[in-house]
Amino acid sequence: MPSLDTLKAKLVNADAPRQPPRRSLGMRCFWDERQRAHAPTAEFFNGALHPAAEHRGRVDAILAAIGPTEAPDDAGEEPLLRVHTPEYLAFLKTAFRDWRALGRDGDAFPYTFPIVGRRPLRLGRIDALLGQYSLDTSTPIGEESWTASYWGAQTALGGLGAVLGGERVAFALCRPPGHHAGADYMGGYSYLSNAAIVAEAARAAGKPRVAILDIDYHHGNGTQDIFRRRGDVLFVSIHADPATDYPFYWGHADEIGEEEGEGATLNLPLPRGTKLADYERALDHALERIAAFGADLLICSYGADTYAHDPISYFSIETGDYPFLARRIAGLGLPTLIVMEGGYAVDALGANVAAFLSGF
Ligand code: SP5
Ligand code: ZN
Repeated sequence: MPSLDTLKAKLVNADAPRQPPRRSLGMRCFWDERQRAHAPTAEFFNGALHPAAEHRGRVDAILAAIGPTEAPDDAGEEPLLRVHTPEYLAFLKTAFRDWRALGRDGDAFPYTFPIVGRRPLRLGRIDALLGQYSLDTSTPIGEESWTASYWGAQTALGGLGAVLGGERVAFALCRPPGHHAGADYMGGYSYLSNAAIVAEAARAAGKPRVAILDIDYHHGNGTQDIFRRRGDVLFVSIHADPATDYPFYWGHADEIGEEEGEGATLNLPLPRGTKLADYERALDHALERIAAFGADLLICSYGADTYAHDPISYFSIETGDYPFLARRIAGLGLPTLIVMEGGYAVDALGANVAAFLSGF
């Protein structure tokens, strides 16, 4: 691992910028075209294949609404390896090739999961690996999934570089999303844990206490899992009650962190149908905890799937509510990186993201 200064220099891009930073909606916004290439066709849930909710039309809608973006520099794989295992990254890179080598069509999907235990069998069969490294059947691997995920993580790191360089807030248009991916598994349309990667990079660059506020409709199980034993990274999440909603096995109120990390995880599950007033109460609770933690930096995992008309989610937040929620988060006064997670109502997605960013 390179020294702290090398990493910070890489992220902040100390060399004179090639062009003055572009600002959209008052902040620097990061995106890389290579993220577009990920193109899953289908996902399997409720007993059927459905058209993939996480498709490239989402980013087209967001880009059209926010205006110009900056492409990130390439910080390499090292920041990814601070979070993910080398074996998992190797799997992501080769899975599609191994799948096609067996003559399979379409995207690579798992169908068997090692639920009884994960003893290290060192299996090579692609079907065994897909099950070992997957949480669900909604996260297929296509030809460009690794490349798009890699550049999604670089986009997050580009946004972090802007914040470490003195910006009060920056937006990373990450796609695919990241908050369901763990150290060695994918799931929930997520392959690399963008929020965890930037949290670790921020720690390595000299920000000792990092808070993550996850406000996607779904619980950020991957981010929580990565930091559950850590006391230096606070994870706070407001999400649909996992008793009724994906990812079911994580996000319950009694999950508070473990060992050194006990008390550094806060889960605030809310029922389907939640409207602004109750959401706002949960947000105030979340913000109080973040303020008490004494964070040096805030990473906000933002999902626009809390929107009332999201096709796979069931809260009742309206477009006009987002600036209001964003202003409360900005009120913490912390340097903040916003990382894109979910949001599937494509017709309203651009407006929802722009509304949220405008609140900062
Ligand atoms: C990043 C993110 O938002 N991931 C979400 C993954 C959710 N995948 C599970 C899909 C199950 C949807 N069930 C809703 C039924 C629609 N009628
Ligand atoms: Zn979500």
